[in-house]
Amino acid sequence: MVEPLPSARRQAVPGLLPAWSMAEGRDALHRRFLFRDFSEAFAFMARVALLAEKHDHHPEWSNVWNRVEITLTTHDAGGLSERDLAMAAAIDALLG
Ligand code: HBI
Repeated sequence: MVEPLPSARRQAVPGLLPAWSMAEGRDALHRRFLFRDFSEAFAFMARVALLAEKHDHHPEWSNVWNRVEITLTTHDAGGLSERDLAMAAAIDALLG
């Protein structure tokens, strides 16, 4: 079992991860990424997949051509946990 995110950390999320928003109707982070084309989107997804394995934390995601949508939540916590914040920050770092 993973601990759910405490409320003080929850309030810090917009400042720490300004590019992410709360997923509609869920205790989850969401971000939409746009790339030049499918190759760039898929290359990004390959890098995120390796990160996910490294963190043992896996995104819910979808891809349509140059668009990737990622939702992060912790199934073992039934909502947001520190793992989602770490994963979101690591994904942001990939983009420089
Ligand atoms: N990914 N998003 C997410 N949430 C989890 O709870 C999770 C995961 N990847 C692997 C994982 N948990 C493992 O710790 C096991 O529960 C399979």
